[in-house]
Amino acid sequence: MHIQLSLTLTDRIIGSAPFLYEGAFESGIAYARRLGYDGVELHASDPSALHSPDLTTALKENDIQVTALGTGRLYVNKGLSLTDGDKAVRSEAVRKMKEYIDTAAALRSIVIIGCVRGNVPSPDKYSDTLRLLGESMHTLDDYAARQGVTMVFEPINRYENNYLCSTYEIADFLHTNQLKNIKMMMDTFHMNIEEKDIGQAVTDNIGDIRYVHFADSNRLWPGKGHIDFRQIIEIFSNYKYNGTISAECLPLPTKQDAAVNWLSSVKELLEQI
Ligand code: LER
Ligand code: MN
Repeated sequence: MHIQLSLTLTDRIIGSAPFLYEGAFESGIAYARRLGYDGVELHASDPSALHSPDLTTALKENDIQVTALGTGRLYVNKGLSLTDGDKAVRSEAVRKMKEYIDTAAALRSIVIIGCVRGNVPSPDKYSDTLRLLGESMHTLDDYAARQGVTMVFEPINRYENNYLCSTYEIADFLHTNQLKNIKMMMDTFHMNIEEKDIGQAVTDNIGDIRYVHFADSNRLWPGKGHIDFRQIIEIFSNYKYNGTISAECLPLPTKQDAAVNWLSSVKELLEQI
């Protein structure tokens, strides 16, 4: 099993976002290397923030991979969603997502689709929302295929997004829409809320999973809550999951404490396999 361990970096933390570094990406890349991470997951307010030559230099000098680009800031900062009832807003969301895909192609990274899916505005709009999401996703799937980029769709718990919250629902959506370049990711914090049995959900969906966020049941680093990470890692090992596990947990008691403890805790779990 070859696993990359990645640190989440953002240019600006908004609210109680689960990121472990805030500031210039170049310094964050050097910081991730100093702590012993293999990669970084970048959450930028705009994809243009990821085009600087300094960023490329920092990645090379520190031998760090960009494992994924987060896109949630499109929704959180700019109110853009792939299912907005207004076609102009939807098209703008798709256009910005294509910019993330272009950037990911240059950086050889994955693109995450999370809360940019938007929400179902009222129960009677559920099937309309799914239809709009399918249309936007087909456009992005074709575009990502042409750019050779993999995208991953994240199941997010019901208190943050009001539809497609579990791994099974995401798998069903991806298969029903026959999306080829859009796979699934898992986030253990969300799974602890949405899945009946986390281990079974990992086993049942492992064929679609291409990216992973690890945080414990209370969204602190693994070991601080009650999720059985050893069981999850055993499943990864049995199915030879060769991908990234990313440190997306609350920056508590400090960002640095969480980043250091997340890494030592996950390395210890991996060494036991
Ligand atoms: C949202 O809760 C989440 O898990 C993310 O990956 C957001 O960036
Ligand atoms: Mn996540």
